[in-house]
Amino acid sequence: MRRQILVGILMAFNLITPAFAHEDMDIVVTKAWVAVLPPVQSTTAAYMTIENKGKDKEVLISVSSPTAAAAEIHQMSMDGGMMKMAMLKSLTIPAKGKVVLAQGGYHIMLINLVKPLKKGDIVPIYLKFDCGCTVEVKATVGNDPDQSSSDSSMSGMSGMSGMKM
Ligand SMILES: [Cu+2]
Repeated sequence: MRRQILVGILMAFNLITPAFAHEDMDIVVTKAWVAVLPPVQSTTAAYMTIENKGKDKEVLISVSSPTAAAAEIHQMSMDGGMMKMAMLKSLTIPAKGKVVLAQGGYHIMLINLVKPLKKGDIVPIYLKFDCGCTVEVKATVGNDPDQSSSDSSMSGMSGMSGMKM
């Protein structure tokens, strides 16, 4: 008798959950960090993982931060053995997918920092998407969280589990 009631409740929850999820923001940002640089340097890069839990693609159209005079979406790539950096007008996060901003690839360039950044500082970064929504990211100044954790070769599943301590 009790078990039947419990199953009934669980089923009701299953039906309700998608409706709630819809109202939430579909974009989830994790592992946001800003590269720590010598104080003389006025430009640095921010990295993060942008995940889209929604069933529609989301397009990142602009970035900004109160910590920098300007912020741009950049892509680093190898061109005949030379590292090249290009500014992107937008960055598409596929439905049910994610885009990893990491060293040597996509990043957010923070140009003309308003003050020198030191390790442990929190840098707010605003990501504006074409849906009209803005996501605030709090990035920590420091080193790549993946590099400091033991093993990140399995990129898909890496992350949170080892970071509780
Ligand atoms: Cu750049």
